[in-house]
Amino acid sequence: MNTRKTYENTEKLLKTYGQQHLLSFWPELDSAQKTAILAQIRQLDFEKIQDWIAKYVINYEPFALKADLIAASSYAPEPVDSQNRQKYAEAVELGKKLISRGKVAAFVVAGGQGTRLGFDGPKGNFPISPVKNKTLFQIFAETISAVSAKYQTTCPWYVMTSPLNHAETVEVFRSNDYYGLKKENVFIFQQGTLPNFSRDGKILLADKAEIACSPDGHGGSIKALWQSGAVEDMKKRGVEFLSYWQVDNSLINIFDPLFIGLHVLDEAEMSSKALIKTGPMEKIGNFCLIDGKVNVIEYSDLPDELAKKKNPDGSYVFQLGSIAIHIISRSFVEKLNAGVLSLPLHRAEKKIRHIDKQGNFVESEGIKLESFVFDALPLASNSIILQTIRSEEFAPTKNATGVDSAESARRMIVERAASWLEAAGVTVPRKKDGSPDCVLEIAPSFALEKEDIKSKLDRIPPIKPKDKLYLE
Ligand code: UD2
Repeated sequence: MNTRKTYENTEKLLKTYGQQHLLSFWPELDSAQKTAILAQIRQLDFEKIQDWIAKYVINYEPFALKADLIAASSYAPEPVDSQNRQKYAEAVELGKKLISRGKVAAFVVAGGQGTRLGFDGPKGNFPISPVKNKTLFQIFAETISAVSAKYQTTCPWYVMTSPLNHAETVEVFRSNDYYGLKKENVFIFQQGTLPNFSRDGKILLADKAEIACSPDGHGGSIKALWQSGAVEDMKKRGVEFLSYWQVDNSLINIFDPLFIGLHVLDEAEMSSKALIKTGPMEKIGNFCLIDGKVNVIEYSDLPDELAKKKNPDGSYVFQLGSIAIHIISRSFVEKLNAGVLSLPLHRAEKKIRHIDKQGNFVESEGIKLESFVFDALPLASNSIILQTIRSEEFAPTKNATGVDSAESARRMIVERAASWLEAAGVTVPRKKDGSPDCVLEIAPSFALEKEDIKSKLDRIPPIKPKDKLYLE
């Protein structure tokens, strides 16, 4: 490469877009650094960037809600009438058939930083299980393995990382021998990044030869699935549906035949699980309909008066919360990538470490942009919502303590195990406040769902107060 020529062309390009400061340390750089910064700049799409700066960085207008926002409808966790019962039964059958034919793959998004948890390293490597201290990745891997065994099939696992944690994640999988899964059935790939901006619309430098970037949000998964070759891999294997979830949810039911079956019976392209929010202000997205299409409005974008609006029966109008569990058809990912991919961007004002004009490291408020996967929902030709039960499949680990913490997730893992055992007739000692007076952990190989317990009663010892019991 003729570096001088490339430099001149790049400088001209940057001038056109008012970003020439990106080369201001050029005279100080060695040749490798020069090549690196030029390559980074040439990768940027300045037409798009100019548009983003105008829309999201400088002339930013707060999120505008459409006036005709109405509540979205959903399938109840259990069938409500005989017609429904028949459809649910049909869906479960279909879902099971699709899983056993290898049509469904697992897909976890694990590219986030997990800053709130204060854990060093990929969040999936966070130890969470109450007896064995298994990590999130290990629980997911064992679930995938147990499902593969139950349905006598191979369920591939797609894992999305970001440049922030890719190498570490790959190392975690390698050093744990892929948790017993076959390496060729685990596809780990990286999402893209977007540049960070100062409030006045300048792209920030992380260092003299490095643009400040951050992961492009979980919405980046749609593009990354395509660009990484994951979609091609699915095609080769005959996988048609992705079961999508977030890395911090330790209770996830990855392969739910009912959810998969309803998605397919209703010819949906992207579907979601929902639960009734704990209250109007719970920090999860809100399902609603806009122009007849399912949308998720993030909690921070829903005005308080709408969040608190009630139905005549006293329930909240926007009571359905999004827990980031989706079925996504492969054909939908292909369709979105074939057209001009147009997930909107969301702006976040964050402290960003970068260098100033003098080349000193500083941390100041800047703008990060990201896209959200749920913004693909209104682009789907059809989209269903299945309500689920919180205690059965949603225990996020976001904070070090308190709400949505490791502590609350562990408590919920024990609670669910206790309720599964009691449903099969096992006596579980409980404290005065009703919580289990023991620590329980059920391995996915022992039971993937409540119904699996009944056939294993002979393997469950009597449980005494303060016992620590691991069932595998
Ligand atoms: C998300 C949802 C919220 C609710 C909640 C449930 C958004 C904006 N909000 O809240 O509505 O469903 O989850 O727990 O999504 N990730 C990536 N790449 C990125 C950014 C995030 O892979 O660039 C992953 C991350 O690793 C995690 C997930 O996406 O698995 C969600 O990220 P989060 O924990 O920051 O989302 P949160 O808590 O804001």
